[in-house]
Amino acid sequence: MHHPIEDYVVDDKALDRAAAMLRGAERVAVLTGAGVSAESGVPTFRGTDGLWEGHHVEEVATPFAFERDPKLVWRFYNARRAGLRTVHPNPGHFALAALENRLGTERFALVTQNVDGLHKAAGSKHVLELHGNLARVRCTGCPKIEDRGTEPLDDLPHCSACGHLLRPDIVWFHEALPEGTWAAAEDAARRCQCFVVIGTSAIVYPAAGLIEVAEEYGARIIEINLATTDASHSMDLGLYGPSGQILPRLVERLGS
Ligand code: BJW
Repeated sequence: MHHPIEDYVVDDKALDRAAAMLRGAERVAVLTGAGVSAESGVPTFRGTDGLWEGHHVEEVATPFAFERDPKLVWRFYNARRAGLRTVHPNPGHFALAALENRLGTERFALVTQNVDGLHKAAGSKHVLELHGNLARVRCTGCPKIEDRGTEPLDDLPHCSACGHLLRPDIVWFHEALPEGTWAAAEDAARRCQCFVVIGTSAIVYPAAGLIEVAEEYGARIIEINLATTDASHSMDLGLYGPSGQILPRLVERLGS
């Protein structure tokens, strides 16, 4: 069970060390997960609020579930898409957008497992979305991919071009990540001198493998999370508390 949010104390010394690691890096890469959006009200996957109608994400986010019961899977995604209408980026998203601005896109990469679009909504320009995006749909019969925002879709939406069933443009379990995006994320993990891992349980691969890549290539690694994770043993520094509070303090410390 997590502490109430006001219980966390991240001391100035730890923030100073993290800021020094960021300042000392020619290139910085960041990997975010559901925790970065938790303070916006988007439920995480593996928290106490992580079940949807009694289903674990592993039961509804697979191509097999979609084949077996596309209505159920669309119900899950339509509910998630509807949920996006009322959520907004939090100070953690804005701090990461400010960090990109400060370093420039040559020196900064933001890799996210999130599908909620909140990094872009906060002003991050170059976001590598490893697991797709909730707003997009793609056809199961033709190459059409469309951004449908959060508009309500039919129980079983069909493609306007070829009539086949549409699916969410999301990377489900057992599916490959988008090739170009993955290659760019791996490249960023290899080339950075500081890798910051924020709000992810770090159990879903291949995304979590980026931490190992960054470690292997010699980056200093910082974890920002409410609690330690499966990847904490790889960290040079852990800042434990809500990312929406820690990130603005950290980025502010870098000055302009
Ligand atoms: C806060 C906070 C606050 C909270 N501040 N922090 C064994 C070994 C290796 C791999 C596998 C394996 N067994 C199975 C696999 C494969 C599988 C996998 O990794 N499974 C694991 C569960 C073991 N991976 C796949 O299937 C991937 N594909 C693949 O491997 O393909 C092979 C292939 C190759 C070539 C051709 C064909 C196939 C695909 C994975 C796609 C995952 N997609 C999902 C679902 C999307 C559906 C959707 O969104 O609707 O993406 S899974 C789900 O988990 C979602 C997330 O992006 C992902 C990661 O979750 P995340 O972000 O870490 O969230 P949580 O909830 O787990 O953690 C939140 C964290 O935040 C916690 O730590 C909190 O403490 C913290 N927190 N509030 C800071 N305020």
